[in-house]
Amino acid sequence: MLTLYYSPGACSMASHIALEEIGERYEAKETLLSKNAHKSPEYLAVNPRGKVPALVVDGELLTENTAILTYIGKRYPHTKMLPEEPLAQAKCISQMAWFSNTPHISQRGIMRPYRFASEEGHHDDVKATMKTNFWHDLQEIDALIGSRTWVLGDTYTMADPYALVFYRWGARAELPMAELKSYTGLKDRLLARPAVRKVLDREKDTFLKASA
Ligand SMILES: N[C@@H](CCC(=O)N[C@@H](CS)C(=O)NCC(=O)O)C(=O)O
Repeated sequence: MLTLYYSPGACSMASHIALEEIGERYEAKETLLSKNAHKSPEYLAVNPRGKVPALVVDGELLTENTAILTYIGKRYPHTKMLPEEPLAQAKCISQMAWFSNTPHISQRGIMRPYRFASEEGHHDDVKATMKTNFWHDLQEIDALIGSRTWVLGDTYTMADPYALVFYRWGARAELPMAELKSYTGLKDRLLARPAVRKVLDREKDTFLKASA
């Protein structure tokens, strides 16, 4: 049994879409960050780190999008969302690791500046700096996509739904996402996928639908 704990619009959207793509049964449990549900004793008993996503596989906890997406890809190879050839697979994991350790961290500084500077007087500076960094990260993703259909080339991989998370966050941060033509094209191709649309409906997304 697979159970995903997610919060609408959070980075857990990547794992949520991947689970929907494989077409197997899973349970999606909403854990609202906005209501601090991720800090509740019930959720901390599931994931002591108090973050989403968390995937529980037959009672065992798996955290980190990069690991969850790799696991889903390996367990359900029919989707071909994780390349099998070793170097191509490592490149996919490398891309996901970069998503997790670079644009995600820039965005964390915009949303949670207090995690980077304890003095409140410094928070606006952290937010502005991280917003600039985030924009550079998004431009890097746009350049990487270039004329490709998907993030890594002609094949839809686990890196694609993950990339959608940052497009959405860019729109939410009121960054000029339409200027990023390749990334916007990727976003449109993702929004055309039934699995993506289903997850956006379940997560009651407004930012991506508004930009469609
Ligand atoms: N490196 C983790 C990051 C997980 C993470 O920070 N998730 C955010 C939502 S996007 C969260 O749960 N934040 C709550 C908090 O930090 O208190 C991953 O990629 O899965």
